[in-house]
Amino acid sequence: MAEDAILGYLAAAEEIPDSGQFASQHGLHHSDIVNVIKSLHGFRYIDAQDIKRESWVLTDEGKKYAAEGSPEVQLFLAVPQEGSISKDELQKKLEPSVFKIGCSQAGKNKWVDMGKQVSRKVQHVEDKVKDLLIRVQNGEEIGKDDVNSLKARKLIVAQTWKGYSVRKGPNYAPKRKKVATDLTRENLQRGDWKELEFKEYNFNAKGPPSESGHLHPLLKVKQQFKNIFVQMGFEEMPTNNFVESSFWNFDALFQPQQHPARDSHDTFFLEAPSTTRELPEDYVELVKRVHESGGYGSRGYMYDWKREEANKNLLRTHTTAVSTRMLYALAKQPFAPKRYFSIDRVFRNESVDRTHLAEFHQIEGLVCDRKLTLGDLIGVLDDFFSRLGMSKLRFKPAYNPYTEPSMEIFSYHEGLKKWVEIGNSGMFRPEMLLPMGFPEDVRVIAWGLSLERPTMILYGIDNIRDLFGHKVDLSLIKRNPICRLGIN
Ligand code: FB9
Repeated sequence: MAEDAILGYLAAAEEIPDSGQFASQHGLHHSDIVNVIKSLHGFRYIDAQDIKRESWVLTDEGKKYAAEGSPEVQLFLAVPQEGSISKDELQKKLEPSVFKIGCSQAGKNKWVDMGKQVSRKVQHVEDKVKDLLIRVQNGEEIGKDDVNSLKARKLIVAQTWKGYSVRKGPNYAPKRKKVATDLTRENLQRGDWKELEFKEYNFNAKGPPSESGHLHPLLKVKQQFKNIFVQMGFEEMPTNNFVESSFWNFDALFQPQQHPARDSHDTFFLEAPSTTRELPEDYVELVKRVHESGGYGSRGYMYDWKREEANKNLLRTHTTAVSTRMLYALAKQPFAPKRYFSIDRVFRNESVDRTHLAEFHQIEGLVCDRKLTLGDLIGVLDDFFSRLGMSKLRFKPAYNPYTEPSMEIFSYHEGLKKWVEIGNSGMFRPEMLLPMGFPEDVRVIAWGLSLERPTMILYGIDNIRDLFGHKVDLSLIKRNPICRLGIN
């Protein structure tokens, strides 16, 4: 239809100067013409040039006055030819907006005398505004000043009309030749491949988006942390057990049984299996003793340590429970320095808020060697966090049941323009290490942080539910860039 009209018209004519006029002359919708022009231009049947035309169209108010007359004329006609009418009377006869604008315009045109009583000052008026609006509606030109006054009264607005001028293209033909997009067996058998015109290959065409799996942002950041640990000579600890016994999660860490973190307000205890099956009895005895009466220079906590408390199964509250198991295993061997790290889920029965869920991923690093000092801890923290782009660190004394001294770690975050708490650290207590069997001079320095906090900051996510859990919008997973740690 539109295609034949255009190709047919160009058979005789040099060009179609204006697709808009062409459409109305052929009783076609300009939008159909435009679609065909774009397609024919694509196949170079024609050569189309953009043409723009500024035109004026009536606003809804403009259309109203073009139909019902301008407010000032409506007001004038509502005033009796002779005598006067009270303003209130007049107001009742007209719509509020018509009365308001009518008063100011008729007043300005000195058509009426606006007092308590309103009377005509002239016999007859022309509705120039209405005439002008109708002419604009019919696409006729009107004078600049008239345009400005109608524009000022928001009765007309500018509209850009976009069309095309069209000429024959290099592949012009009065009828579009069916281009083959594929060479088929039939073409070969029929031999009509000789006549057929084949569509150009568009080597820039993008293939269908390949649907593939996408790594969750947390796993991308986790991998970056793992790379840093391995580069620093750390070995990953096996964290594939969310369920842990209170013994390894708390007691072996010299955390007393009445410590608040050990009650169900903070910790998820298991109903079934509620208790652990086996613990290394001789070591348990040593842990019991150090809790009850100390030793190794410590006076212990001097309370009755209960085996059944240590037997309780729970969801681990920190991956430090894994460090405890690994250090106990390490102490069984002839001593050799070791660097260990873990990154995995931990569970805390805490009140849930914007940055806290009942589970998060803890990142932990530890260095076990002889005569390590707090300086060594600060040194390894400097090294570790500088690789994350966090160079300016500050340390604040803190308390953990299993480390003494302990320090909270802070870094100045250029992007957030503030000091951010980026983790916790400390030197494991001798009451933890010596019952394991480590030599006197062996020290273990360790630190921990979360995976969620750096990931939220890197990806600019302020609510943890948008990052983790059933509310995560999968497209975030699909289209999230790789955010390089350490690159602001
Ligand atoms: O991750 C934390 N903050 C953080 C870390 C990195 C980061 O990077 C940004 C790109 C720049 C930003 C922020 N924190 C630890 C600090 C706070 O968020 C804190 O409010 C919340 N903490 C969690 C525990 O919440 C109850 C983060 C989590 C945490 C805290 C302590 C440890 C582990 C995780 C630990 C430990 C430890 C100590 C001594 C020995 C062994 C382990």
